[in-house]
Amino acid sequence: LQQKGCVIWLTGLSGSGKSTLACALSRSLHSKGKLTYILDGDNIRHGLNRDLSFRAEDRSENIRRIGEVSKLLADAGVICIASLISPYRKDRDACRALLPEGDFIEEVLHFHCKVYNPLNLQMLQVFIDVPLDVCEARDPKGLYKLARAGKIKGFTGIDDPYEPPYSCEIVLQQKGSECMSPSDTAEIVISYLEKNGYL
Ligand code: GGZ
Repeated sequence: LQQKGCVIWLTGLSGSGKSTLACALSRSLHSKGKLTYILDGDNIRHGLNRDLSFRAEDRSENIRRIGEVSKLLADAGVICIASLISPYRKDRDACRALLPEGDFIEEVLHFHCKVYNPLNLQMLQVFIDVPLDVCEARDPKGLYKLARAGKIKGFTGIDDPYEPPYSCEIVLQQKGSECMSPSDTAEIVISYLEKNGYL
């Protein structure tokens, strides 16, 4: 097997576009003959992680398990796209520490690309920073509305925190109402992967 496995970790608020970007990335990688697998928090909570709630300890456990599965997939040569809110910095850092340096890629959701001067060129973090009010206006599943009405407790961004990463290589940042297409956003990530020897 020639393909080198890695993990692309998408983190961001509910409604920020993680799942859409994960699909676009996966499609683009498939078209290049790459084997990928998407681990989506929302889906995995119906199976492997169905015993977990949204309390802080359970979110940590959700992220830990998905981190461990990502590692197994990456070891098997798969490009694993993990897409989950993963709101707490310490949990994302713990996942990062599971993987050999240079194999972990973190995405945080924003629009418009800003490339940071990477401290470690082998590691990619993409920050897709969609402001809460934009996510809330999208509200694809009506969950923000329920959270505002007090019908969902501990909703990320409303009454539970989202801690953005302190450092990342790429920021995809929303500017006003402009918004990049998922395939354009995916291409930014793919070109970084190509430039840094992941593909
Ligand atoms: C945040 C919640 C909550 C609470 C249900 N807080 O946008 P979605 O709907 O489809 O995806 C969200 C999903 C979050 O699961 P994760 O496994 O990604 O979360 S974490 O990383 O924090 O463990 C959202 C829905 O579940 N959802 N209740 N209270 N999101």
